[in-house]
Amino acid sequence: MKKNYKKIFFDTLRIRLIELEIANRYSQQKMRCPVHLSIGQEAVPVGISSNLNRDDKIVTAHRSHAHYLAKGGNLNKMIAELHGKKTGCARGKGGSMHLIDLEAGVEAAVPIVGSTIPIGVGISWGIKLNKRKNLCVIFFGDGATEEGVFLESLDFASLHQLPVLFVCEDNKFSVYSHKSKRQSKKRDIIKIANGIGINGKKIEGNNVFEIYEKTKKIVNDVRARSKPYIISFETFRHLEHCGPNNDDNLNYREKKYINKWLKKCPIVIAEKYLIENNFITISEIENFKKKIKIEIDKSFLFADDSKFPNFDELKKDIYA
Ligand SMILES: Cc1ncc(C[n+]2csc(CCOP(=O)(O)OP(=O)(O)O)c2C)c(N)n1
Repeated sequence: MKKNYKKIFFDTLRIRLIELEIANRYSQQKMRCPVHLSIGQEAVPVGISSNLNRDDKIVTAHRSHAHYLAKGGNLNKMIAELHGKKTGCARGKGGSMHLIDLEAGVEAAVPIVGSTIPIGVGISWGIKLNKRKNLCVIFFGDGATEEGVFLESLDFASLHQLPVLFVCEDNKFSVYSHKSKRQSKKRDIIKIANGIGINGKKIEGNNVFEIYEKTKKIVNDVRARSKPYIISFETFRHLEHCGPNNDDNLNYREKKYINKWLKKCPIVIAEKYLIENNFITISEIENFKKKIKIEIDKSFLFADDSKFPNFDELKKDIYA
């Protein structure tokens, strides 16, 4: 086993438990912003971020918790933000879909679908112009690839050979609409990117260790050679598009399809791999869970104890 596999598993489990706790407490109505949970999709952000340095940058969209946490975003500030408190990472004005932690390289989360793709390209352009040795990773969903700005961003990144990694988390759905209802059957974003001069590949998105290994060289190449790259990961969100519930009763995804993907749950896969190879014991996993629970409870207490922003905060950071 690589020595950091336990840490990678810990980080994946931590994100899962944090989001389960958000789901658990959501009905208390203290978190008044919508939440788009990444439960089931944690392997991609953790696998990739395990290859990133602190000064590498990321941008993300509405489903942002896992990206923020995997990149090292501050948990207390995230939970406070979900509670609208002034100690939140966006001073309580943004909520779940506007997470930011500049110290950790989480540059922006914006829920206008596709909108952070050009922002990420701009960040990577800045990196290149300033001759810095880092990269920007842009996380987006399959729905975002239908926005025109996706193509424009690929083109610009290719033209200027920017250090940017485009990461599509293809969970096949945009809200309730399956890709087959939205896109031509022949559409393939890797081929589209190839046509614009950007290399890329598809990778299965649920095995965090595999993702970590398969993206290591890619990340290093993008950083060292300043070359854009695109990866599309097949994945599955366990819960509803927006909110803390399971919405299987709506029947927009077939039972067979759901069960197939639940078997590929990133936590189950990672845990099984570590246990079967005697890399971890059940009691170590229990200890991980205890440690994470303490951290989570503290973050919710931090949010509870924090104050709401003053009204004058409303007038700050606006143009008119
Ligand atoms: C420009 C724009 N159009 C529509 C929406 C409403 N909307 C919010 S999330 C979403 C689905 C996006 O799907 P995808 O990009 O695949 O991400 P996923 O939710 O699957 O993670 C839509 C249509 C929006 N926020 N912005």
